[in-house]
Amino acid sequence: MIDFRSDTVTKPTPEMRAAMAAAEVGDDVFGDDPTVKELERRTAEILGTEAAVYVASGTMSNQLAIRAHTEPGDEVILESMGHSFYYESGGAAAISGVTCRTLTGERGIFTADQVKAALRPVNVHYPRTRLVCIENTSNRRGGSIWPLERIVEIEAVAREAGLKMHMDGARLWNASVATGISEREYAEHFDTVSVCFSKGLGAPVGSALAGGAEFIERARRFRKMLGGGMRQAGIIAAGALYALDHHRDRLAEDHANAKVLAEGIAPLPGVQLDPADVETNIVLLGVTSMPAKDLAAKLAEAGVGVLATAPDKIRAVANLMVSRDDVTATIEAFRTALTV
Ligand code: TLP
Repeated sequence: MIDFRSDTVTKPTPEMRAAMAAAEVGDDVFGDDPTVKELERRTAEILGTEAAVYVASGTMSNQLAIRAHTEPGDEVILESMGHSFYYESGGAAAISGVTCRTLTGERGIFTADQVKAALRPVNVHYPRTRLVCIENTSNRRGGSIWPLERIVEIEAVAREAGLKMHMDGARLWNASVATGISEREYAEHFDTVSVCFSKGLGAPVGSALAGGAEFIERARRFRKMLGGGMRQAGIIAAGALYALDHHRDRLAEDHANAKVLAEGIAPLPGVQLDPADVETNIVLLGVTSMPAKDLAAKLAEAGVGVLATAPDKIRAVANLMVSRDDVTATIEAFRTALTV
């Protein structure tokens, strides 16, 4: 199958597997795993933070951030399609006991005025607004990149109101490669940043939560509480370290493939898509001529995997496992599915 369902489907390359096989390991709960420690050090260095903690998944990373930034009864401001609100199994409510105040932004990017309007006055009736979460790039909004100026404007409102800032940077690597703005330049406007190694970077497992040293120690405690102390995790951390060194720059290939795919399918009948909206590796298209799940099923029969993410929407994510030839074949599969 040509697998565009997600960039999470990537499998470790032979070189990555070799690095994993050779990894030095120890018991990470005792702080003894040198490979995990090195991954945490490198991640903090890239993001310009004091510390980072390696965790099982992007979901765990975001949920630890929310848990460690808030108290039960607090309120978190998020985008209405943001992963931590939309796709994390209600974790914010279940694990942290917080309410979510959602804002709807243009392609996932809300404004400082929207944040200002959502702030709760200090009054016993209201939850305490505590945290703003920004997802860069925005997954369900089609891989859109947050402009740095917008982040700065929101930071100003948040600081004035005493709020914390968290970035779900599962695909921050993609934003940085696409814009030339370093991960660190984005990260400096946030208290915490979550990054994933198991998406575009192609490592098999894991994410990291980065931030101040004291905060990360607090998050480590919640990680343990949730069963996320992983012992000889150096085996998987080695895959993530390999990915940091070898797979960041190549994300530009995924972005180019996504663009070519979008340009190929945008003119087809029943497709709503402006290729200019494709800024990174995600192609999100509207489907008007049949239910999206039927189109996904037809494509699956032709050996192409995509996801129907709404009744009228298809998502295709360029990734390490798909080549330019696969993109060409996929455009043909779309043409056949939509016209024959
Ligand atoms: N996204 C997955 C699915 O959960 C939808 C995907 O296929 O794109 N933040 C963002 C922005 C994400 O897109 C994801 C995963 C996560 C966090 C969670 O990461 P994991 O899957 O490691 O828990």
